Amino acid sequence: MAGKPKLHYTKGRGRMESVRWLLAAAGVEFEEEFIEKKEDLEKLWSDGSLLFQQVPMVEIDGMKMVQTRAILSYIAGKYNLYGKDLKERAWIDMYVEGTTDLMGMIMHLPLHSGDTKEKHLALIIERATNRYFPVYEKALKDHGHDYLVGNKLSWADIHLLEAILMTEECKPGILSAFPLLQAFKGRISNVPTIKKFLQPGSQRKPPPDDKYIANVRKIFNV
Ligand code: GSN
Repeated sequence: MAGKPKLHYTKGRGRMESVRWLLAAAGVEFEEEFIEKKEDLEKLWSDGSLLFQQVPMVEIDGMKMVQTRAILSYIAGKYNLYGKDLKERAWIDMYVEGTTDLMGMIMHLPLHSGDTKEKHLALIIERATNRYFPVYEKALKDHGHDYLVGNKLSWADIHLLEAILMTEECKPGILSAFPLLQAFKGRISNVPTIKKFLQPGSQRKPPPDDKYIANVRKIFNV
């Protein structure tokens, strides 16, 4: 039997957090090897483990997978979270790309400072409220099921819940105008595997603090 997937990344959210979410939601146990300093990354470079000299990297099924989107699609497909046909897959991809764009904005927030940070935060709140959340609210209303696509949990639901929780960390109460998203949040948070991941002590990572960001800047030269 294949061993547990092994995740190589820093000990923080970044681009790996969605991989942790997806594996946890699928009920898959995984191991983590943390990159704590530049030399840890250089070791992965020098032993040829990183196709494009970048992480996230996930050892899974005999592959050393890189490129976050490829890793996530593989896991979603393998664990039946990627729709029942090409059209469902297309909808999942569209919803996931929307939440990826929103999460990307949030991920970059700690790299800003002062006035620019305030402006970036205001843009996140504006985009979440006027561009992204209305789409998911309407999707749930029109679709009439508990999930975004089909009548079954998919990668799109897991990714949206992650995005909702990240956005609420930026602005508590941001869901107040979105009743169906509030109910969705409660429902998906109660899926047993996800409920477990949301509890303290899981492999979910906290929001980045200044110390973490300073170390990430050193490791990746950003
Ligand atoms: O989505 C992906 O996995 C790739 N398209 C980008 C991965 C990436 O930018 N990785 C960074 C660190 S994590 N940042 O968000 C990285 O490995 N940078 C080191 C380098 O030399 O580029």
